Amino acid sequence: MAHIEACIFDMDGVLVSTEIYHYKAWKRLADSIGISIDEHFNEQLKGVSRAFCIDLILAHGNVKKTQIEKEQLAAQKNQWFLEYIEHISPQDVFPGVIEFLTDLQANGFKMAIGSASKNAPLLLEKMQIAHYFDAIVDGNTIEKAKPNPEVFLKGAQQLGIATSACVVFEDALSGVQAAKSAGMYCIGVGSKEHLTLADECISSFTEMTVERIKQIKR
Ligand code: B16
Ligand code: MG
Repeated sequence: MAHIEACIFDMDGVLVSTEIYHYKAWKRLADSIGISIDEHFNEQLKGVSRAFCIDLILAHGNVKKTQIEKEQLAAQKNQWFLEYIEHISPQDVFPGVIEFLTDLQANGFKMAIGSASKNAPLLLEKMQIAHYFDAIVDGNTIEKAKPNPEVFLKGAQQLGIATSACVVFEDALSGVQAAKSAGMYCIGVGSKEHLTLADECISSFTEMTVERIKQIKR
């Protein structure tokens, strides 16, 4: 029976509440081209790449755009997103996260980031938490977006840990699917009704302990 040796963290919506700013920027972009989206639709946008989000929004509004127009839309969304996250600081890291990362490090667990975001390095720097992670896999280094398991497989590979000895923390359905396809144990950050494929769920890292990780048997 194997024990957990590493934790891989999604970033947006897991370590920091940036999902609200992704949604705000996507809604503003969709409105600007006459497409209406709501929070329910936004669930599909969580965890997936910027380019795929554009495709999903255009398909939702039954609107066709050329590749160049799509790239312009993606750039506009990112410009608005960057404005919204300008103020992000260490105070925005979710409650319990720093304590949990510190305890994991003290107990010899390896840690990685597995995020779809191209803005992950910038955000990790703003939150001043990059130093906790032994590997950072993000939208700049992956080819296939979640639910493809590439982001988590690369994380385990860079840590040098077997996939069966990794736990993934995820807030998006696509991310939970990616973790399970990678053969990893997945702790959903959110409700079990929504993250149905997760092995277990937490609503906040204030409930999470290293002891709980040590008790997971694979
Ligand atoms: P960017 P995660 C994802 O980050 C977000 O959940 C998703 O809403 C966003 O579209 C995606 O990153 C791409 O982000 O436009 O910054 O490259 O949850 O995988 O950390
Ligand atoms: Mg997320």
